[in-house]
Amino acid sequence: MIGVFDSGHGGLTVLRALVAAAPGRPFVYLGDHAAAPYGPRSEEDIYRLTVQGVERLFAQGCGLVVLACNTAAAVALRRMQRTWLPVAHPGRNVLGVLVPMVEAITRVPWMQDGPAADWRPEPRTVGVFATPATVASGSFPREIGKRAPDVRVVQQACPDLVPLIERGAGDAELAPAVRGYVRALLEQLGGRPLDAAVLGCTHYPLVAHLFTEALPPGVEVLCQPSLVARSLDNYLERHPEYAPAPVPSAGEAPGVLRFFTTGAAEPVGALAGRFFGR
Ligand code: DGN
Repeated sequence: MIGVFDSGHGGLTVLRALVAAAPGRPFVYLGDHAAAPYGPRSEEDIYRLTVQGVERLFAQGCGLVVLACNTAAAVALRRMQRTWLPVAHPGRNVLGVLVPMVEAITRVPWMQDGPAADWRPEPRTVGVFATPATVASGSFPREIGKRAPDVRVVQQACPDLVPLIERGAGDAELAPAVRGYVRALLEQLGGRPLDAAVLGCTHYPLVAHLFTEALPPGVEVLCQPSLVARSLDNYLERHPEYAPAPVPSAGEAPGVLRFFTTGAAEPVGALAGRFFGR
């Protein structure tokens, strides 16, 4: 089984893409609703809560956990991989959602469709849109800088975007508010032209079309879920020891997908469908 961890239900956008890419692969999802949102929390808090969540998924039998939450991955992943995992759980691993984004920006082959001649060139300037904690961690510029030092990264914290999306309004109400908010964010970036926009938060794929509308034509909008799915496939090819045996007859088989929350199951269940798509 592969674990997927998030501060709440946002990570279901990522799980949805993982399931679509490999329908028979068993996953366990844990949303830490009791402690959500992570965005405004301190680094120490986010680290402690993320370790606790991953421990729970390991206890469920997962050998590999994906941190679907950008805030958790940006703040806690490197520290966990360096200091905690090798001591507490040698032989298990935790992956995040930032590296797949870097792989997409640097145009690694497994992120591409079609012949190499048709691949888009590497972006020169990338705008990262994320929660205040993710932006403050500096993890996106750091991770992008490691593999693509020539790419210029500008960051924009979007403190109101998760609450706007969570309000659960229909598109008719949500669209003008989000469009206006995204335009205001772009103005804060000082009109600097972007080649690509990184949507660095689990919730933003739900409004990716509004980013596309608000951005000048030709700006590539990079959404994590499908990129994480491709990156995970590539990782499992190189590390088959973490690949769980697929369960035949896909999503209908009991136990293939299991969902846990540290919060109250019923209200979470009602909201979760919007993020998981069913
Ligand atoms: N899941 C968080 C993220 O991707 O950054 C968003 C929700 C939150 O904790 N603020």
